[in-house]
Amino acid sequence: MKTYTVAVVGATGLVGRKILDVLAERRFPVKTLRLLASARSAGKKITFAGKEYIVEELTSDSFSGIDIALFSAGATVSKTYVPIAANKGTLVIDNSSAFRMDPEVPLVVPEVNPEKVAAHKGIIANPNCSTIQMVVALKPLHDKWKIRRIVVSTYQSVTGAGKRAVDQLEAEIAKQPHPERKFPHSIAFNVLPQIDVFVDGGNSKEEWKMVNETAKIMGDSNIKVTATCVRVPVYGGHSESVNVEFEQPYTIEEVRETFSHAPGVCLQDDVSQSIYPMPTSAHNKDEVFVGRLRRDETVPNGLNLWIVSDNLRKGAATNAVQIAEVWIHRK
Ligand code: 3JN
Repeated sequence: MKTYTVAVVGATGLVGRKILDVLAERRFPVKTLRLLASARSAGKKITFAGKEYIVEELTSDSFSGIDIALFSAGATVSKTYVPIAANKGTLVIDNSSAFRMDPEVPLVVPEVNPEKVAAHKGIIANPNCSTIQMVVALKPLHDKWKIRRIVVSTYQSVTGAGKRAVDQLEAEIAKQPHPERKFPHSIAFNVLPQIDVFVDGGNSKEEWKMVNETAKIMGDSNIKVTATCVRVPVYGGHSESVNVEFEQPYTIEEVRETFSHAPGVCLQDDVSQSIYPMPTSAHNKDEVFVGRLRRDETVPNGLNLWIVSDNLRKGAATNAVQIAEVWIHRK
């Protein structure tokens, strides 16, 4: 089997470390591994598949001889270094928002639009975590009944905002001082209707990402999406309350049947036994969990559902590694 020289950029972050776990678990064909990060993290030691590696500082010269680079160091780092890597012939899978809406860059969720991998010109973008779990669940429904409109509210884990966010929550719960606050308010015992910064018209950037990325991945700009993104003091995964309006009539039994063989989806829906998806049970899993299926009787073809997935795995690391696997299998 052919093996590859793989770089993980942002290797010391929450997503970077999860990418290493996923590469090892899935026995990704790694010939040589390079761990790249900021000067601040250079010199740190990280174990991968039983071997210790030293983190190197990311520079313009880092990419010679690298076949695949998985970037997860934020949009600013990606804007500078992704084009440098791609110009050296490295396939870049970028987990930031830097290139997601670039028409030259495929935005890929392997269960939804794997064929787009073939169109890459050196860069493939990994969508936002909240978008990924929603489109994995909704694409098989869209294929059957055509979605007209989506109303989504998210309940997002603090892990999505990085280590400083997790540290803030833990310090607040323990009533300890925490000089490096990530959020503008307390997150312990609180709910913040703000993810990322606010942009046009009062929407947050996270809400804007969900709207635009969904249309691009589903390949249908007629689907209307409106989102409210909310941070909750939770680990383990992002949850989403989703209301969908279809063009065609459907039955709940048909939706259940569709989910029973939808790739990447796991149906957890038996309210008589209080069975439904939760972040505590989705944690460390790769599936997108779906439940609370019920008809929205206020419109002709309305459906309500609840979608949960581990945002660091399917929402980031696993999806990125799956993209690399699709690329390998198509070569
Ligand atoms: O907050 C979350 O739960 C997800 C955060 C994603 C995020 C955070 C900072 C910058 C992104 C992203 O993936 O869209 C970015 C970014 O790349 O712009």
